[in-house]
Amino acid sequence: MNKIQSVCNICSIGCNMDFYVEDNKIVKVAPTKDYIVNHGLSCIKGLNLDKQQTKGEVVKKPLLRDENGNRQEIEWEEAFELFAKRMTEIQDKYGKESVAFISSGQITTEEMALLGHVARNFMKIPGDGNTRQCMATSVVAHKQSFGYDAPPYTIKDVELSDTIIFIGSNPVISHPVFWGRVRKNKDAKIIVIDPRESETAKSADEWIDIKPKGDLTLLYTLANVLIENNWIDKDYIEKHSEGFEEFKEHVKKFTPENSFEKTGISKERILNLAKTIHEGKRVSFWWTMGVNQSYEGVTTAQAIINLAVMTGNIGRPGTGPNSLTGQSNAMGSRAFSNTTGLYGGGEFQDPIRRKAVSDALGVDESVLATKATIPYNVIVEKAIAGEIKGLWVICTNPRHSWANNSKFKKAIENLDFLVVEDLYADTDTSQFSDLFLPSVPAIKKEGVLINMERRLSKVNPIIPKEEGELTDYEIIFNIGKALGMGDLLDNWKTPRDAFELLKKCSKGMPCDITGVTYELLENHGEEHCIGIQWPFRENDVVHDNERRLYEDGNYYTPSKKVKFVLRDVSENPLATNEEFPYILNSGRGSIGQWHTDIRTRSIPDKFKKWPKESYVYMNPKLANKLEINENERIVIESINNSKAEFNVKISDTVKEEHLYTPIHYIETNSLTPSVYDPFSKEPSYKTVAVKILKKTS
Ligand SMILES: Nc1nc2c(c(=O)[nH]1)N[C@H]1C(S)=C(S)[C@@H](COP(=O)(O)OP(=O)(O)OC[C@H]3O[C@@H](n4cnc5c(=O)[nH]c(N)nc54)[C@H](O)[C@@H]3O)O[C@H]1N2
Ligand SMILES: Nc1nc2c(c(=O)[nH]1)N[C@H]1C(S)=C(S)[C@@H](COP(=O)(O)OP(=O)(O)OC[C@H]3O[C@@H](n4cnc5c(=O)[nH]c(N)nc54)[C@H](O)[C@@H]3O)O[C@H]1N2
Ligand code: SF4
Ligand SMILES: [Mo]
Repeated sequence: MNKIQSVCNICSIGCNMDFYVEDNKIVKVAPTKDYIVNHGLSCIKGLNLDKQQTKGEVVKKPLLRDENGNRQEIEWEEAFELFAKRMTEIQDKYGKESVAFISSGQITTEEMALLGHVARNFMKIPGDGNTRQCMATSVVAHKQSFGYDAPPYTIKDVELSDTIIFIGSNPVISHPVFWGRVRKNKDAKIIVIDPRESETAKSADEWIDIKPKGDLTLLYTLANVLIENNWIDKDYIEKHSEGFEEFKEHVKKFTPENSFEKTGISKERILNLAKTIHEGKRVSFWWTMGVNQSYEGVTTAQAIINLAVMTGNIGRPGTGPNSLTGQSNAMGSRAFSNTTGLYGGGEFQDPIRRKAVSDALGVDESVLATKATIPYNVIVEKAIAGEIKGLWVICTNPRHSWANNSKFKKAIENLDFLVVEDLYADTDTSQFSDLFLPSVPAIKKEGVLINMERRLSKVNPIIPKEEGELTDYEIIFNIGKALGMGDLLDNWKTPRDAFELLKKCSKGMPCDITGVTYELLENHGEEHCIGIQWPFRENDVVHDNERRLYEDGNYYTPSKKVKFVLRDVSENPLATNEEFPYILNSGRGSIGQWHTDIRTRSIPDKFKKWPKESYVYMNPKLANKLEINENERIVIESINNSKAEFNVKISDTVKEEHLYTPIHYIETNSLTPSVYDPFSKEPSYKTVAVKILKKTS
């Protein structure tokens, strides 16, 4: 029996798993014992990685829709030619930007980079990823505050903190192995800020039951209290930050007395929380989607950064304003997808970076894309308006996951040509494709993923592909060939080639990976088998492999100082009103369910303890008032003018005027409106004004 170590390509923790293989079949999957991230632990999703493609429509050959609307198998060569012909025809007729792509944080870095080369550099089309639904807010916050999208922490920090504060984050469900690391820290005080008593709030020392989107007011009030009491690190502020005086003035108006209306948190509790932060020697703040998915997400994330900086809780063990990522390769997509910035970072217009990147790729500067992509929401709007006619969707299921998802359906119905590249032909999105391109799961491919703490780890092929099967890398490469890229693909023949190019692009950037090699990431059982965090420059050696950034107090801004960014508190553009009096919140439902449940439907039924149908949590008082019983199917209508049905689960984890629904059912996003953060364009998924209707039939 052969044992092969590989990284789990589902969530952003990046656990390593040992796959035991006999006669080209996986006989056992077990978490790697000595891997630095998971130390022999994993969750049910990782343990079932071998089951992918055991449920759902799996095809070996591309499917093309004929005039009668039926999908027929075609040969790969025909599919590549057809892709090139149809997309080029559309571009010739309606302009270059009448075609777009939407991709993912769940393919390898090399695949993303190649896609960026084919689509952004050669086709000159806009293209965005599902990271817009997820991490865009953190990206913008980091860039504005730190000068680069560089999260400061290493996961070990959570073991070293004495005070751990989760804001809009539910790691018990969303990051179970990370939560295991939290639990290793027996001494820390754990505080959870969340409008509902999440699984993490239940396990914490204190649950701050904030009103939805009261976070910015709470954070500004805490800052004011800390400043007024002189509980701040003046020396750090002076040496390493800019904009503090303006920030100090700005937060003066946020007092514990007047913030109650917006936060629902009493004066005493706010003062106590400020005192806890002050008394902590190593305070870490961890935020996730309860912050990012908001009409004021960027500003809220920056208010967290400000709080950490002003109390000196950054760049030291056990501290940090730390954004937890979600998908296995969100960090790869942020630095290397060629969508919102050049490979390795930097604006598309920056002449110095253009030269460095074109030299690294061995191409003329004119080959590089000239501007950042239009964001996801604009791609969807342009498709609805008929300006985008061709769309290539890769490794994401937006008909289910995009905000206001019936609008996405409208967008794809309006297209001339929809191509979907996925493991399954029957996802909510694939089923609408004119051309479906089947790719193989990660157990049959190779490449690098970058986890939440900037750690590169390698996906290794566990079993061989069957005849006729292709990886995403090969599919994208062949599309490039069919489009006529010719020698522009010479340096991109294999994932390893792509990785070497990206290394060169990263040289001298904060995410410098010039010292990383496939061999270092593969050398299992040896010194370097533990993944490598960026930056890792040529000739760097791994001495401490749990590294944080900003230990020297230098940031990536021109002044090398971290910026206090501040803005006014804003109102939800679609707030509750008399007609839509309740707030519908949404997020993860269970450890075993992943997003649109396509990847997790193949988990064996005996482990599936979660409901099959869409459901909402409703407070017993509200259920009583509306005379609704447990398991009754109700209709929820949103301010977005759409309705969907849910089973009711009565639970006092939600407040009387709130509801909570998991995202793993397509009904949820039929209710979410097209409201975005103004800076990151991330959908404000979490606070939807709704009304409740009894089902009449
Ligand atoms: N099992 C499982 N794990 C996953 C995923 C999955 O689908 N399934 N998805 C992965 C991905 S891509 C991501 S991005 C992460 C997401 O990880 P998390 O962000 O932890 O997950 P969510 O459940 O979306 O949201 C977290 C919490 O935000 C709270 N919240 C809502 N509104 C507010 C608010 O206004 N203020 C505050 N403070 N909190 C609020 C919600 O009540 C919820 O408990 O999970 C990753 N892990
Ligand atoms: N209301 C609400 N909506 C949300 C959220 C929320 O909190 N509330 N969270 C948002 C967040 S944070 C995220 S990240 C998104 C996620 O939303 P999606 O990205 O749409 O969800 P997934 O189910 O992960 O879709 C991944 C798809 O990729 C396919 N796939 C898996 N592996 C491969 C591969 O190797 N190659 C290819 N080509 N395909 C593959 C799977 O079969 C699946 O169809 O949802 C967002 N939607
Ligand atoms: S916690 Fe995340 S990385 Fe680890 S096994 Fe589960 S899904 Fe995979
Ligand atoms: Mo996400």
